[in-house]
Amino acid sequence: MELTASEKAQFASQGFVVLRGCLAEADLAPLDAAYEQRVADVAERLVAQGRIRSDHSGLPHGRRLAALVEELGPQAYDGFQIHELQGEWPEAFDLYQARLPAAFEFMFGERLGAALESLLGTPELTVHPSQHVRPYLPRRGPGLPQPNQAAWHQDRVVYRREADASQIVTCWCPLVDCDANSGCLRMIPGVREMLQTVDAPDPDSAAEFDGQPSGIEPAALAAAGTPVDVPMKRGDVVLFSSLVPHAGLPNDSDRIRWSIELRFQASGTPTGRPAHPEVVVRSADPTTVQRSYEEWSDRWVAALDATRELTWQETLGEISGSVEWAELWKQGRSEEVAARNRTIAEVDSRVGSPGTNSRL
Ligand SMILES: O=C(O)CCC(=O)C(=O)O
Repeated sequence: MELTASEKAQFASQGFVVLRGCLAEADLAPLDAAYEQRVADVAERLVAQGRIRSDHSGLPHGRRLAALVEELGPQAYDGFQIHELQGEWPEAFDLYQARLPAAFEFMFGERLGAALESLLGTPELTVHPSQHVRPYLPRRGPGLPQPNQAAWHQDRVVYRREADASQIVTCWCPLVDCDANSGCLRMIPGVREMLQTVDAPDPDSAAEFDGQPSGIEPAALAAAGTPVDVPMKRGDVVLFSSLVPHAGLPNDSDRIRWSIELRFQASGTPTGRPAHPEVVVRSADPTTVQRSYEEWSDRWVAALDATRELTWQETLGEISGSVEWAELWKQGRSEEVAARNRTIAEVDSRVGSPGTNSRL
């Protein structure tokens, strides 16, 4: 689906655009089926391990994982994480950990590819290694933690500086309808610089967002603008710039908010995540498209093996992501911050501008 001139203009001015009904059931149903099976596998394993008594097989996909985790107890529930090295089942859910063939196929979807091609102005597209499937379990009650919640951040914060000149567009797709009550995204539109970050893992120095530490310094966030909620339906896609501050709202519904997110960029531009594999998904020359599921999966296995003993910071590089940005501010290196901001803002402002060809 090609973007219209007004959708491109919206992306350029707001930093994000929602493409209503961009995806078809044919794009989404295989993901549901694959993750349904994955939840069934996890249930079977937990029952076999004697950790839970019921496999909750009578429940719909929208509730089953929550019931499994609930049976493990409140601590497991509140601490549920999809990310590596955390949580109960490190391999179970996140896109690059689970590596389900359906998720790999999703990266090559024609509707998504056409949308990104028209936004980025090039048919040479790569999917960035930052890629996630996020089940937001319904939280146990107001004021309690939202398992797996993404607090305020700009995606740019987790790319190393070598990617400052890369246009990296996030593409977030809910697999279920979601609104402000059920965990839609909240965004601050139109921001064109990196806000002052704090080290997100340090709860003492971070702003609170629904009880979770946020990676953005509170005053910087408050000054950035007025947040808007972005309710979406299954099939909608939101494309956003790596400079748009955003967060996931808590899920106070009784259904799991499943979502998948990818990031696209022009092939050959640095990802800023060199330890993890990107994948070429679209090209004018089809022989360059990395279409082999086995190769993709093997590259992830090798990358994860190579970094298994390392911390997140060590994996990303000697100084990484939010730590790198936080260090610059902490050390008062405002000139360096400003220079990086100018580069990124200049690059990002070209994305989506009607009539520009942003091929790098
Ligand atoms: O799924 C969410 O709630 C957060 C998503 C997010 O932070 C992202 O796509 O960058």
